[in-house]
Amino acid sequence: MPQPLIDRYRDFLPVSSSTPVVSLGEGATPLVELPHLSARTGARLLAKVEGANPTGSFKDRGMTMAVSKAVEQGADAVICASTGNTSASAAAYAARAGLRAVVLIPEGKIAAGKLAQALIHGAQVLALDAGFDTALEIVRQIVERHNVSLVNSLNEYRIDGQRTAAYEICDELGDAPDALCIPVGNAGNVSAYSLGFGAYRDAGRTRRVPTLFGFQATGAAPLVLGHPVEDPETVASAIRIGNPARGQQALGAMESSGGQVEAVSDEEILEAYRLLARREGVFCEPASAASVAGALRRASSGGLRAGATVVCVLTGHGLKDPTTAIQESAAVKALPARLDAVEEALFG
Ligand code: AN7
Repeated sequence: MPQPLIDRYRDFLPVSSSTPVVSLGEGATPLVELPHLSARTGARLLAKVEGANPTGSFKDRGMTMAVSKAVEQGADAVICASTGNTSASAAAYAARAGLRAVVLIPEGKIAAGKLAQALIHGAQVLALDAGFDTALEIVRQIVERHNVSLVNSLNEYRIDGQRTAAYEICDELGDAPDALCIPVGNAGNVSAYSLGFGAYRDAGRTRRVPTLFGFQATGAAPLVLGHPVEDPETVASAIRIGNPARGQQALGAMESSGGQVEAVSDEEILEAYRLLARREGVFCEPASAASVAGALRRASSGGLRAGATVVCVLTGHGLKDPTTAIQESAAVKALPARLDAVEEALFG
């Protein structure tokens, strides 16, 4: 197993020798060059492939911390509201730790792979007739009344763990990139990157911090609109969030870096999703492709300097959402099992 994230970045994490490390070998994800998209944009585009984490998303970086601390503090159980990936990660790390896990999801609105993960790891899955925002509100009330540890990104340990992605990017590039493009849902991850880049610079590991560009889906863009969205809707189900818990913090972080938050349409998201898969060989889930959709949009409007090093965070694996992948692809051709039929299909 790779060294636990907590051990690799122990100097930057609030753990002690008595913290029980609950790890599945998270982090150390690949930073992959995107030659096709680099040629298209004139910038040097790289993808931080967070789908390579144990449960297939960046949430594992935060969850190894949150669950380790929950065990250290003697919690009976962990709980989260989730658009899918947090529930999958919480379920896996709780299983590893022998803790009970409870997850509240918006009924019918999380991708099939994520639901499968939460269920197979033995979490108690409660599907609410509501969106993520209402589910999170209920979770906040539960943890005030019971000895259950909240593992949404409101939990500071989640943010501490997720900062490590910024450390890894800087370690690999030898300095911070010029810019970071990242999808924004509840706004925990962009906040974590901002804190991570800042901490690394303050520790003298890098000279500078990158400009942060966050991207929401047009139908779920409360930070762009400046007010909560009652019924958010987007193909990128992971970021179908109308009232981000860390919205103000994230806006401040993006603005002080010289960047901003922008909206990308579902069409732009799906175009980037297909391009990544077909031209770069990188399969991410739709929400993750919002980062690349954003980079492409900025490039086409002159918003990315030629030659700049731009890291796009691909937050979750494409296999999380097989339904969208199949929908966005050509139909499978069914044939009789005969040589002539196959030759006809291949060579006309
Ligand atoms: C693939 O799982 O909120 O801005 O409940 O799964 O830190 O919320 C997921 C969020 C981006 C947005 N990409 O990150 C959840 C959840 C993927 C995600 C985000 C999510 P934040």
